[in-house]
Amino acid sequence: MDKIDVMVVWPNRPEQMKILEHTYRLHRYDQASAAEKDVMVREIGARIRAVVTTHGGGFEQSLLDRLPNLEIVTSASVGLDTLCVDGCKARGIPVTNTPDVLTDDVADMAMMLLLATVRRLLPGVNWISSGDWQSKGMMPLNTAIRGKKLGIVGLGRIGKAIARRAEAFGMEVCYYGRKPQADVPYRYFDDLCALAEAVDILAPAVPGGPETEGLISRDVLEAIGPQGYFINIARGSAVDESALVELLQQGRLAGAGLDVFVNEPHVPAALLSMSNVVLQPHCASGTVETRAAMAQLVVDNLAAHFAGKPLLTPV
Ligand code: 8YV
Repeated sequence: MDKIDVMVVWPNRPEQMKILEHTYRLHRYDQASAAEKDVMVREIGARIRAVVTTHGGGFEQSLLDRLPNLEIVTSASVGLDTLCVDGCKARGIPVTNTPDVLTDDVADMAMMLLLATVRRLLPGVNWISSGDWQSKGMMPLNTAIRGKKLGIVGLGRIGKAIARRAEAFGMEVCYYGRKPQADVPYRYFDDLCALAEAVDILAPAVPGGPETEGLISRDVLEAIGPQGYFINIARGSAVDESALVELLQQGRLAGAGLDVFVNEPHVPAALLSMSNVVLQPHCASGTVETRAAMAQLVVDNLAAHFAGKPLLTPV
């Protein structure tokens, strides 16, 4: 039987790519130059029945418009902010993502950034490597995690996983969201600035996209205060990044732990030289185990679709 034509906008993990190569006729849009992309779409766009991508690769409306027989879009990401989901829905094209399988890794990253930032992991490493320990003695004291208040913005799967971890470290958890959740033991705030003022550490766990763009505004960041910290494993777009940099430079925030940025992979240069900032290259879900599980969900969703079975993780 003739193989189904699938466009790879962003590749999967090697093992899952082998499965896809064996099962479908793959068209490697990701490996084509701009000119080659245009030729590919012109020549075989009408044959494409499925798209494979992820957050990094995205899937734009302009490409969707050139795939008249597209049936499904599968993304190895929980975030949908780089996918034209509305455009797909308008054409009745299901989109699948990869929730749950990455929740623990992302929550672990949040706690790693929180611990490393508040307990000043990198300055400690530098205290040794610079010879300060030998020449200056004990490193200046930092502050305990236990008893600190963590404010989570968006108490979804990832937010709740962060909360569970924070409780295990003896932290008090508060949260902000569209509405209070009856089944959680944490204090709810319906005002983001009020939450920021009330906590020691603020951490968004919200999706990216227009609804959350700039949600963590300058006012919110200022409300955290000069003894407070900001941890971001959500999206760079969710925070006023310029204000964050300025407040850190002015000492009006004690520190920040960041895995995501507005213009990835470009990180504001000022952040690179700050000793009270811990940076990671958007790798919260970046473990072998989790990326394999995300990739397998892409494979399994495609298989379900073409077998006429229910999708595993439709958005
Ligand atoms: C990316 C993420 O998928 O899942 C998301 O929404 O942001 C990440 O897990 C990963 O960085 C690959 O682009």
